[in-house]
Amino acid sequence: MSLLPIRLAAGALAGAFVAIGANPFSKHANAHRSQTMTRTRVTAIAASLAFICATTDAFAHAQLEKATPAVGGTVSPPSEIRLEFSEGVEPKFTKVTLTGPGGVVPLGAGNTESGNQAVLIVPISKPLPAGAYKVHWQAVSVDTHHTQGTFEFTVKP
Ligand SMILES: [Cu+2]
Repeated sequence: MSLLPIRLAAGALAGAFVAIGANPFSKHANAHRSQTMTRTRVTAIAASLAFICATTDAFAHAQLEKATPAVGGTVSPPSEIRLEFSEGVEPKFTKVTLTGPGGVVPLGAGNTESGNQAVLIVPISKPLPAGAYKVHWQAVSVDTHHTQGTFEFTVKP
């Protein structure tokens, strides 16, 4: 019930470490041991993070949270496609394709917004004619996982 025995034990332990530290021959051994412990711990943390990422697929990867033009929206001809993900993405490996009434629409190089790696902006080079459009995105998040999706929007005349 009392914390006293724990305190006494902790005190004894601390005393023991001080005693070891006072011995010049065991100093190196101590340093080495603590380094090994740190490395083991880092490995354990990395392993558990990888496990969390693998088991919580829908939460840990880059999912599309918001798009402009909006998913299913009807808009004036947009000058860019803006995709907001649930986590940072690698712009070099994140691909967006746009198809419309005239087929595949040429797009500029996509890049993440300065200061927010979770937002990908892809410029549209030419004004889009009215019609139904489909956006297909393939994202590679900063933790290297792949996700993809499709949505549609309509450009009004
Ligand atoms: Cu992930």
